[in-house]
Amino acid sequence: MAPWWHSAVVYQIYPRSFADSDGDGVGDLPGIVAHLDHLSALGVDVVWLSPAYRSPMDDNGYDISDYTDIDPLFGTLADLDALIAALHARGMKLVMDLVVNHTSDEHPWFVESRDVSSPKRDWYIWRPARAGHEPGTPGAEPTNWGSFFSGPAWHFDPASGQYYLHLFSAKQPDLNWENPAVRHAVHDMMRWWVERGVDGFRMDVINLISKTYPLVDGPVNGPGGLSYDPSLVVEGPRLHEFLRELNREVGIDDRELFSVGEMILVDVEQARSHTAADAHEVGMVFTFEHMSIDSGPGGLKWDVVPLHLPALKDNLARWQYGLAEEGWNSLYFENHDQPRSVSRFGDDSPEFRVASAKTLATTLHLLKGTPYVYQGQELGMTNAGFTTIEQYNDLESTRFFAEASASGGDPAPLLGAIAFKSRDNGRTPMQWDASPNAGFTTGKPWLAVTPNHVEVNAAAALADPGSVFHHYRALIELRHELEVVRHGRFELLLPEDEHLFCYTRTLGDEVLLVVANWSSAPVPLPGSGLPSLDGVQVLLGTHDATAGELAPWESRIYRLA
Ligand code: TEU
Repeated sequence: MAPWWHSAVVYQIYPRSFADSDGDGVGDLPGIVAHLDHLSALGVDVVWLSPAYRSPMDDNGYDISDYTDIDPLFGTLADLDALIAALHARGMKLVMDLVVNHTSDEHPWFVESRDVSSPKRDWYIWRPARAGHEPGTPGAEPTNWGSFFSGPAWHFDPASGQYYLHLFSAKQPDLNWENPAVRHAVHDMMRWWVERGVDGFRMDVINLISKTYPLVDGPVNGPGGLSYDPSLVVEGPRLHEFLRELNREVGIDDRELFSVGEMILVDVEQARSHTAADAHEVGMVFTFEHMSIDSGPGGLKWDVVPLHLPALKDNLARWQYGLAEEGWNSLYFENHDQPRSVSRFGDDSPEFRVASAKTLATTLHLLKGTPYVYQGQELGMTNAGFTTIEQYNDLESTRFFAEASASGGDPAPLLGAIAFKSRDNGRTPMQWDASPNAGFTTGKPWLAVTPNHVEVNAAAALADPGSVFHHYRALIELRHELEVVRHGRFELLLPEDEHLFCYTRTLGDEVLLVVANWSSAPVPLPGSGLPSLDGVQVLLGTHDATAGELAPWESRIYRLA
């Protein structure tokens, strides 16, 4: 029997930006509870809640100072219990974000760990200065690693004269997973949440937890003589062991809990090794490969290059084929770390926003795997359109800008890259209606509401049968109804075509054909390379189909047999 989550569609909520119930300008848990009709109407099965735990909010909650409490900004534990109950009453499940590669530097474990004589010292990764260097001086860091958020990955602690490792911000010290006490504390905490009723976990950067010892310098390839070489830190030698242990101790498989591991740089073979049924590790992983398709040769996100559709198709197809027999795919174009897909891969002009948002959805939701809808994606929400650095909140964007402009970068292209790729594009408030703050808050929103909320909003979308929302609803329904959508074999057609994304899904004698025009011009359906369309039925389309040609951003799902 296939696991239940092979039939599920997940909806991701970034609580800060979803709905504010108390007018402080920040979304909260009661705000989510008040909007569950929206999720029921969409038909999703699972909610993944980005971190709502106690946090100093250096990285908006991905820096946790108490794993078993809710931050007052978002509400209380009672509010979380109410959310679980309300979701369960509607037949939906709740997946919590699990951020255990690192804690906040304000977590009591780290506060204790700062004391060299504390038993918690070894819960984090402390190292002396590089031999022959004065501790605390530039270049004295134990290794030359750069952090994912710019600057060195080591922070000097004058009190003990040593450095601690932080692969993300200095307020996110990495836990030492070699220490069994750390692992047990994580398992305990996870069991505590399961007892409370949560149905699974989305595991933040989980392929960073096993470090490769000894920690050594990497090749210098970043500003300030730093090494940005994630291959030094991902997929360490004990990763499989740690994931298996966690699965067993928490009962991920035994209790049929949902689990998805976010894995930086993971390739399809590694993904298979983590998600095959007999691995007993995680249900699926988030790959980053297709999110780097529009990055320059070094894979650096800010080095933006235009999307080349054959490259994206090749990548998605490789994952479809690679996990066809063993393992399972997650399917996503958006999350809280990514810009809006309609602005990135589609065409967010008033003329084509709706059609392109729908066609991106068709393309993604007919693949094999578990689809994720990120809040607002179902409305075709667009990038933020910020033009000055002051409009941004995200530390990744602001630090990149500060570092790149300090080393002589011209601000205009830097701001252009940030406007296209910044994580804040996905974090502007959810657009509920046409009122001044989009119905998100009665106060001052923590991040600016996108001006197009007067047209692009949930109230308008629900009322319009031709909206992006209703297309998502229909796609989700198809997955629930048709076994071929869930488990059919995938085959990519016309791999070299620069405008069309076409594939089939086959199960027994049932065949679906997806044809999608990923361009803002009409494209004739080619005479060869596609199955015959004589007398076949369109199951779901974005336009009124006119046989031989696809309108700009038109997509169709045909039932061939
Ligand atoms: O993301 C991991 C991660 O790789 C991102 O930081 C990524 O580098 C960047 O966003 C893409 O440019 C996870 C969380 O999803 C993210 O929000 C956190 O900031 C990060 O881990 C640290 O916990």
